[in-house]
Amino acid sequence: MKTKIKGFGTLAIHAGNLENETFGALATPIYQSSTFYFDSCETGGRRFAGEENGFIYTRLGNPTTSVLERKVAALENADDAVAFGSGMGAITACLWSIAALGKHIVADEALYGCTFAFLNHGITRYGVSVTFVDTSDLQAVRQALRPNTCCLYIETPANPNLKIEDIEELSKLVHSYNKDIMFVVDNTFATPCLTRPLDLGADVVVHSATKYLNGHGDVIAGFVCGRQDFINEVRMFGLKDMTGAVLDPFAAFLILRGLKTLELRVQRHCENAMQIAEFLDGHRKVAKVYFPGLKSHPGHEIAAKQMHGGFGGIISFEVRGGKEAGMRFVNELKLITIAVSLGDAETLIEHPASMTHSTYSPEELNAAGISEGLVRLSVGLENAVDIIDDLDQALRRV
Ligand code: LCS
Repeated sequence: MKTKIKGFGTLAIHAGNLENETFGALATPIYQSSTFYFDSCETGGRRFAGEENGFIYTRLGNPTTSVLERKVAALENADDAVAFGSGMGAITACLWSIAALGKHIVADEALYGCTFAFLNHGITRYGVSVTFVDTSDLQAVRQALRPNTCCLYIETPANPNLKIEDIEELSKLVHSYNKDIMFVVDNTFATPCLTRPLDLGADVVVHSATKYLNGHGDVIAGFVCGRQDFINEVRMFGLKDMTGAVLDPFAAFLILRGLKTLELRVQRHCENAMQIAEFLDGHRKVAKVYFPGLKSHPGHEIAAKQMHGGFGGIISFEVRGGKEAGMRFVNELKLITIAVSLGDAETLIEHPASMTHSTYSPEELNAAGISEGLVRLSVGLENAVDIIDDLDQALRRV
């Protein structure tokens, strides 16, 4: 790169791009090739031995995907990043790379349902123990740490109840207990546009890039970002040997395309969400709104400190009358689409207890502060006034 560039929007467009691309293509080409030929047997051997740079096989690396990995690493201020074929591929490869027989993980109670499932009844089958605590309570985290604890795992804002945890304080706490504990933050909801966990003391960032990073609802993908030695381990063990959850080069191309507008999109998601949260908060048919931008949110002050430029685009809320009223309201929506996933241009709504978080038992939902009647709104890029009109007409019908 010729000039030193720092702005987030500039990095999202320029960081990591190929220099001296063969034909001078402006957009990164799609290297849709599973394998790469060697000019001799010896060259192949040297590449496998790590003695020579160059591509081997797309599960181990691909030119299109490498551009994307460098770009996402730059956005997260990480040494390096590995791309995956899904967020769950990234999360499981990350945790397989950290944990081992006899080790212990501390995780927050409120997590995306499949992450919870992996920690609750997946990795525990293989001799790893997991303690779920409310990680916004530092005392509870301190009490959960053990000599064999290898990882602290959180999402902030958390899916689906937008709970906020203090990344800086948690980092100080776990690293003063044991500097080798890997503090992993799922940054899917905040995106590096709003929060950079590694700058606040986390060791690893994971993403479902299916959401805001791609932003167009047409790709399933994930990332692990962190220090070089750990990323090498995630690539050569977590990805290559344990999950094989490689990202397809065409999907990498789509995410590169999406990232060009990440900053613009996130700004709009945040502005829309703030207006909509205020509308819902003042509506007599709404019992409770969970949005970190509202002063009434218990994590508001921490969110204001660690999220820069907005509070994200996800709002959860409870309609007066509980689950039945909530379901009736959702079914009355016209513009807003009933679908899981989030971070897309379209405003999406879902019911966590029966959909994204149906991996939790009723008792586990209760312990995690996810009520039966909670609905989760992923605020899209439409005009806020139209989203509000739709919410209003549906609320009037309840
Ligand atoms: N982390 C978070 C915070 C997520 O919300 C999700 C997916 C994942 C990881 C897993 O990523 P994936 O493998 O799907 O790319 N969350 C979803 C949700 O809330 N609705 O549908 C999927």
